[in-house]
Amino acid sequence: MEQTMRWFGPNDPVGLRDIKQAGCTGVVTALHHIPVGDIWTVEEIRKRLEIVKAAGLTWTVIESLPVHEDIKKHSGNYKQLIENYKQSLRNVASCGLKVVTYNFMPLLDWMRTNLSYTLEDGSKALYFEKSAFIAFDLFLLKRPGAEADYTAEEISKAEKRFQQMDEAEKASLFNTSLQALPGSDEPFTVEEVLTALKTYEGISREQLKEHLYYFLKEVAPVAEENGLQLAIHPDDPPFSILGLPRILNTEEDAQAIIDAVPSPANGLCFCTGSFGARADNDLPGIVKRLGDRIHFLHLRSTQRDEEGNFYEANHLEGNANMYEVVKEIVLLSRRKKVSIPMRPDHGHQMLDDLHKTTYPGYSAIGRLKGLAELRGLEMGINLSI
Ligand code: DNO
Repeated sequence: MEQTMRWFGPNDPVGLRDIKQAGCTGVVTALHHIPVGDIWTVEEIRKRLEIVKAAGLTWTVIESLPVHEDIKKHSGNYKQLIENYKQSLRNVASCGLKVVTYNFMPLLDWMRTNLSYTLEDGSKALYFEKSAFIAFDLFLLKRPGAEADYTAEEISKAEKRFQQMDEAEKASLFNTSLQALPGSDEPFTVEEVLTALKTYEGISREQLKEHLYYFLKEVAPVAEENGLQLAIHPDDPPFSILGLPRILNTEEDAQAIIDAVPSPANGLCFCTGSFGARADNDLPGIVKRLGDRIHFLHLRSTQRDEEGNFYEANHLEGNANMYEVVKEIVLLSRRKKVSIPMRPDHGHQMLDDLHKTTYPGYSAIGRLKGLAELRGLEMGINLSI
């Protein structure tokens, strides 16, 4: 695996030197300052490349070249926006970049209810608590019609959970749930979210899938011609939230995306944390079966419980069988004779980082720990099979 870490750009409190010292050869970054839908110009791409190069690193993966909401909804100027996307692809390819990550999650990217859930050892993890999330939806966001999405039992648990919360917890749940997308500091307001949610009314899961396939049929040939690999990130958490359709939750969904557009450029970002939040996803099996289309790896584990809650566990613990996953990746890399880019996804906030402000999930030390463990695991497997 090619070892990388995510870098949010010049404003990221975790610097390129930190990433280099962690043992990475590459970084995963994006031009977060370019508004979604605008073309990434060669000039802007080069500027970023130079900064990365000057630190002795490679810009290995773009995460993300974001897809405009109009492309997901087939609204507004979506055809022009797809043309812009194609032009950005040509531009990044002309600068030598190879892998482009994106997602097709409506409006919201990843979602958690607590960004500093304290674990037994005092470190902090990202947590998704189902009842708290339902309480947010019903009593804080007050999304019209939300009750219809939950069972009576779920609603009553959420009510009880909400009653237990003090004002500080409610405020924190509110802010966390409306966290902006990674790489941005601007949280959404309730009005913005409710208005935006309304724009997805009437778009079914099937329709959203069709919109993704349409997009891929347009952009995958451009990616292929230009030697790029596209890597779609699964939904996190891997189920529908706030009444929005979500279409990449399971292996079956991933297979359908691959089948819909059979270009080798049409691939996956295999995120073990996202897929692994569902017990019915067989992580090593996905590598075995869909490996040819895995262009990028996000490795992390989650600890689920029966209620549907999960927190982000240590990289080698929790429910993901990381040994089996990495073993399959080693076999795949040998078969394909490639080193697939990998980043330790997220990490606990721990040690000195407990006093620092970083992007949630992206403090340095926890990720360094995850990376070091994964690197050792890979080496051990490589030398023993
Ligand atoms: C979360 C990330 C995702 C990912 C996007 C890719 O930490 O894994 O936000 O970057 O979904 O487009």
